[in-house]
Amino acid sequence: MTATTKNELQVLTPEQVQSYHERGYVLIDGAVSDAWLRRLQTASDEFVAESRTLKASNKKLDLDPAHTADDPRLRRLTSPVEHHPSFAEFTLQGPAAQIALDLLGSPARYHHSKLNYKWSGGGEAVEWHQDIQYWPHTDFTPLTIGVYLNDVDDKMGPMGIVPGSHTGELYNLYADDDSTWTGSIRTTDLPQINLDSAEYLTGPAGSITVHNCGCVHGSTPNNSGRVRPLLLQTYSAHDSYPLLGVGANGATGRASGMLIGGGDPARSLTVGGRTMPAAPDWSRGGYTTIFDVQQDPKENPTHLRT
Ligand SMILES: O=C(O)CCC(=O)C(=O)O
Repeated sequence: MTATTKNELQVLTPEQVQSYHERGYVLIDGAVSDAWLRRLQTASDEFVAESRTLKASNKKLDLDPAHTADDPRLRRLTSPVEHHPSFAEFTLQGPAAQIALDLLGSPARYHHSKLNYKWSGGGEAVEWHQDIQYWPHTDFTPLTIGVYLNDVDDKMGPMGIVPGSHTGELYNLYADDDSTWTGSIRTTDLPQINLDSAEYLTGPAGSITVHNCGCVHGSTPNNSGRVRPLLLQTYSAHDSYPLLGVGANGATGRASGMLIGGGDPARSLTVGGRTMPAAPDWSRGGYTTIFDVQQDPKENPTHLRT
């Protein structure tokens, strides 16, 4: 069986790793170098420029209803990794990948990315929610790494996270009458959660946030005069798999499932408390048929022959 190894390029301190595991999140002030920050900001600016040519949202760019060419208001760039080499490098090899490897061991598995803009002058709140219900996996290792591309203060709708909530209850994100998916924790459940303990993660541009998929988190509207771009990328342990057919799994882009860092892909898969050596990943090709695989005498000299 494959085992994860330590990330050779350790970026986080042992205290930061411990804080992530105990509290479910960690904030690393100004962690990204100036050179990387400029590359990410420049890439982001290209999409703001592109949005000026659009009148309506498309699969890539989600626009606020008040968006115009003269006064662009982006809500989200979907899958930045798929759309710009700087984002791809940052997420799959660069500083974000290194932090994921520190927390998950090597290799780790990339799941998806997004760039939430939260525009100035009222950019939307994100209601209290947990991520794992949106894209369930076979375990609770998935985590999301965020990078603030601008300085973020309390007025700009920073990420708010309830410490320790990552190991607590998993809440229902359907409406009170169970009819529709609202993606937010029911108001009737909120009194059970110690929202007063939420920590709001502010920091200078280049600060990094990490939160586990079980954390209760959300953010207030951005009522400041400054936009709050937050680049988010999600990873899991190498032997954690998204449950296809549930939530956003399967709608996460071509790079989803890619292993980062070094090492062999996992064979071991645990589902329902039972572990098996599962077949290789054939999602990118290589699968033939059971006949082909079983009839190769080199691979299987003992199979039944008449
Ligand atoms: O952009 C934010 O403030 C939070 C984003 C978030 O929680 C999410 O996209 O799941």
